[in-house]
Amino acid sequence: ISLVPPQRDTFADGLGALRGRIDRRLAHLLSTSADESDLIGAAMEAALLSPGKRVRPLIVVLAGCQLGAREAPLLDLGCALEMVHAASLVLDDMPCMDDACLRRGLPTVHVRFGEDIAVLTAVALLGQAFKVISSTSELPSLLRAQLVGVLADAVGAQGLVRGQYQDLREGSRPRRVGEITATNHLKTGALFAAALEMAAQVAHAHDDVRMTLREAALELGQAFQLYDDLCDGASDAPLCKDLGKDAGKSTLVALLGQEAARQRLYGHVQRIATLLSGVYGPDCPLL
Ligand code: GRG
Repeated sequence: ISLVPPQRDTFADGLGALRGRIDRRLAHLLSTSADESDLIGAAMEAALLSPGKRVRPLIVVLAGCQLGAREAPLLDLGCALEMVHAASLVLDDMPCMDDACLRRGLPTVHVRFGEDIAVLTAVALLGQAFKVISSTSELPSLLRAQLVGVLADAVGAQGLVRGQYQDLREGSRPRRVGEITATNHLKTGALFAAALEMAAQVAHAHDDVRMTLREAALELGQAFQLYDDLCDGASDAPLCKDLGKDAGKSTLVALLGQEAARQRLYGHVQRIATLLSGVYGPDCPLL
């Protein structure tokens, strides 16, 4: 007996099919830039096509299509974000950062290919992400230029890079709640915010919709990081990765305890649902 209502089954099936389209598009977009017979191409493939959840591209496509945009350009923008995400994971796993030897259940890129190849792989993936956006032929060139700017802001010194810097510098000492959430906001929220901003821009959404989606993205970033940290404390959970230096890090879970962290996560999920129902209506299949 399934407790999931029938329409949820249909939505889950649709999600699985969309994930398949994302995976095929990622493989295609990678094949246009890399030769898998050389080391860099093989390392890019290992970083990008290993079995991730594809959350960021799913968000771009689902949010944009629900706002009335076409899937094809959204798919490419989502793939560009996934390339940046993959690049950030390659760098994050390196010995100078979190020093992890497993990612997605497989040896990390520097373990398999060496640190030199890992750095080059991340740079190549980052470059390919911008190339994909600038070549999204269905979008007008001004919009493409704006989307390149959205991605650059999300990655740069006020985005992912700053979040990672703060995490590395402050993560090993006791932190206040506000410090941890500020870091999570950049480290995890920045790409979610870029995903929803891209969806809104492609759909020509009104400013109030864009602002609400931005708020939802930042809530999602906090929720996602909390979930990730909760999973790190439960070894058989599906999101768990090799802990590396993460093991001693001051996270909200370490600071507040599992139960309070779970309550906080629930609060974020409630606020996301409220914000999204304001944009898409209460019957939206995303809710
Ligand atoms: C220049 C691209 C670039 C980055 C430099 C290294 C760095 C700055 C940032 C790393 C930030 C980082 C590792 C954030 C973690 C975010 C997070 C929650 C990752 C897990 O995401 P999932 O669960 O992973 O979506 P999968 O494997 O499913 O894709």
